[in-house]
Amino acid sequence: MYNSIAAIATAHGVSSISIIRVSGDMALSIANKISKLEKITPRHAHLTSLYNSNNELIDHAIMIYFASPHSFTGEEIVEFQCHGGMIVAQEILDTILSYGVRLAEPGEFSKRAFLNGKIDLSEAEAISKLIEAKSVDAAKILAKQMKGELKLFVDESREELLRSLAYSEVMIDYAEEDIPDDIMQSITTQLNSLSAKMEHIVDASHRRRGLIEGFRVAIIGKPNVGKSSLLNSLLSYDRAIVSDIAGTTRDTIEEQVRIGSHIIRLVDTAGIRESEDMIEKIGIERSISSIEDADVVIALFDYSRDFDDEDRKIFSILKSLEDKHIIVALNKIDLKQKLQMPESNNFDIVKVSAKKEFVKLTEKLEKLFDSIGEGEELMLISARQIEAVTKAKHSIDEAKTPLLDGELEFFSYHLQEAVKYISSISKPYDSEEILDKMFGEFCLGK
Ligand SMILES: Nc1nc2c(ncn2[C@@H]2O[C@H](COP(=O)(O)OP(=O)(O)OP(=O)(O)O)[C@@H](O)[C@H]2O)c(=O)[nH]1
Ligand SMILES: [Mg+2]
Repeated sequence: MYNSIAAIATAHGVSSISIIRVSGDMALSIANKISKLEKITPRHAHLTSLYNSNNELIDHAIMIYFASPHSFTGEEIVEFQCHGGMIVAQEILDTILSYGVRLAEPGEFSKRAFLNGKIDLSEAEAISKLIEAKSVDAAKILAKQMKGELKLFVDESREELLRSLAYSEVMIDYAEEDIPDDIMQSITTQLNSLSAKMEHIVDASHRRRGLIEGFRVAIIGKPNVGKSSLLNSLLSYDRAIVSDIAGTTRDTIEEQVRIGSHIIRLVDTAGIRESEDMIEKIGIERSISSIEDADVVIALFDYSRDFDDEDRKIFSILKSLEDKHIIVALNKIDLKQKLQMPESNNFDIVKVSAKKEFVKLTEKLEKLFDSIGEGEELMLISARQIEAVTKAKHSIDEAKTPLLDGELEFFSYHLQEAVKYISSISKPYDSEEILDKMFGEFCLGK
């Protein structure tokens, strides 16, 4: 049995309502003391006065009791929905703490829900990410995962692996005889298909990572093409210094902006060119690493100037990029055209004026993010989940050779490893450390 814990679950600041949560054995007796109600019905919204330990009125508020085990944590829970602002909520919390309850750690309610078997780890992770979701699509994916979609995949994969393991255990007992071809064939087919499925899920999760974390969009180009002007226009305020001196931006600048239903991270970079200046050189190195970190690259070219060697350099960088969405934007179309882009390109090109007219670019971005969000595929939402599936797939692939060579002990060993890795998505094998790290990243009161 754990100590009783409490926390304010809503955000700090002015609001119409704040929620305070208490979980643990003391929850109900504290509800009795604070409300002075003797009979508290589970799952009933009691409208009641709340008092501090000096018997002074704090608020007139809603109080709901969830009896164990039918609560989020599985323990006794009482929630107070009081008037907003921090004073009332803090006074209720202080009163609760004065009765011997401990302040909860971040994520401790979810950790208890996990430890009490109310949710598995993939569901807990989905809750934590949902709170910080950066797009409507992400929220949909996370809601499905909260309802156990990933857990189902883990359970089914484990079942399949255990079935293959069972076959091999039987065959080990009949070691003298050759393994029947049809059984071999069926195990191999099953493992191949599971391995392919896992690979697909990992690839799709990488590709769609930005849905959860916010897509990173880097604006690149040679100096003076209007990168900072574009950043400012997309942000609707003058965040970056703009001037007609080439090399104005020295360091990368990152800001969040909303495009359609997505909150993205927009990065303005130093213009890329050959430079002897120490500081500018470091800035340019940072531009290059921003390209590597980005999901989407917007490459700007100056419509009013000739295509030169510096543009050619940008062009060759673009051609070397794999796995990135590239949008080529020709900027300054309010001026007379001089630019001729090289014939040999099949980039997605859009013409804009960072200063005056860039709607086509935002529409293109919105469409791109929407299209990445589409699809019903299962998605892994954390580095931990991706690592677990990658390792499970690797172990399955490792198991194939010993199976073909009739080395069934090795085959079993690798499959057991695969089972261990895939199961770790729901339940880690080296628990305490992982749990503390994971739930520590949660919001307070969750
Ligand atoms: N006419 C016109 N001028 C523009 C447009 N966009 C930017 N400029 C001008 O181009 C110059 C360079 O703009 P910046 O936004 O500083 O260019 P940058 O690419 O960030 O340059 P560096 O930081 O030096 O790499 C400024 O004088 C801007 O006012 C545009 O759409 N039309
Ligand atoms: Mg700039």
